[in-house]
Amino acid sequence: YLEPIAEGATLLRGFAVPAAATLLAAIESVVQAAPFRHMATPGGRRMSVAMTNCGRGGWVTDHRGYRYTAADPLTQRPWPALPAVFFDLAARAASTVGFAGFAPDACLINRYRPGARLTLHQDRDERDFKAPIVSVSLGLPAVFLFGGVQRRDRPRRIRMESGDVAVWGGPARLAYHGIAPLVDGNHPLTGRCRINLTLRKAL
Ligand code: MD5
Ligand code: FE
Repeated sequence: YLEPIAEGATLLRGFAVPAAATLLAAIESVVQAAPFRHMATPGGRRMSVAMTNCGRGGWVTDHRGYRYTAADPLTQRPWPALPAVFFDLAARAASTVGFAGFAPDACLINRYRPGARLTLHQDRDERDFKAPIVSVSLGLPAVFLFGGVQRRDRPRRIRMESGDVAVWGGPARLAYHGIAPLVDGNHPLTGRCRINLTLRKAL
């Protein structure tokens, strides 16, 4: 079930299927304390993806830029704790592909409704690029755009389905990537949306 994507990047098809219901219950409790919201880019656009966070740090964007915060700007309370089921799944996925000892301290939760997308970007707001990023797809399928290390590299399209986990490390850690506009549908676990967990060592 291991699909190599690029050097340092591996897709673990279905790795999170057994844990999916438990993950969604934990997401529900995070969202009760820290609701999904559409953040603003530094340029003033509203993101089509709704986001929240858990863990010691949470990724935020506003007119001042991108950064990690200890508190949720909406509630001014600390982000909810990282559920053990998130940490364990990410550590197991990372160690399966050779990143032993991965200890995430931040989890961004992205919710895509039909039409929502993420334009091509790099993840570079974390302190340490040596740690991988683990992403978990739940609910409706999405077309993942995997570009190269240079923005002009033409992206490959990879279908990500519920329960798929990807580990992005090594040279892929700084690759350009995005999500094509979500196609409408209905998924038994999530309804009309896709949820992605992105587990990082950010601090
Ligand atoms: C998503 N989220 O499906 C993706 C999964 C984000 C984001 O991109 O920044 O919230 S994370 C995919 C990822 C992370 C780091 C490197 C690479 C992909 N990569 O090399 O392609 O909502
Ligand atoms: Fe990203």
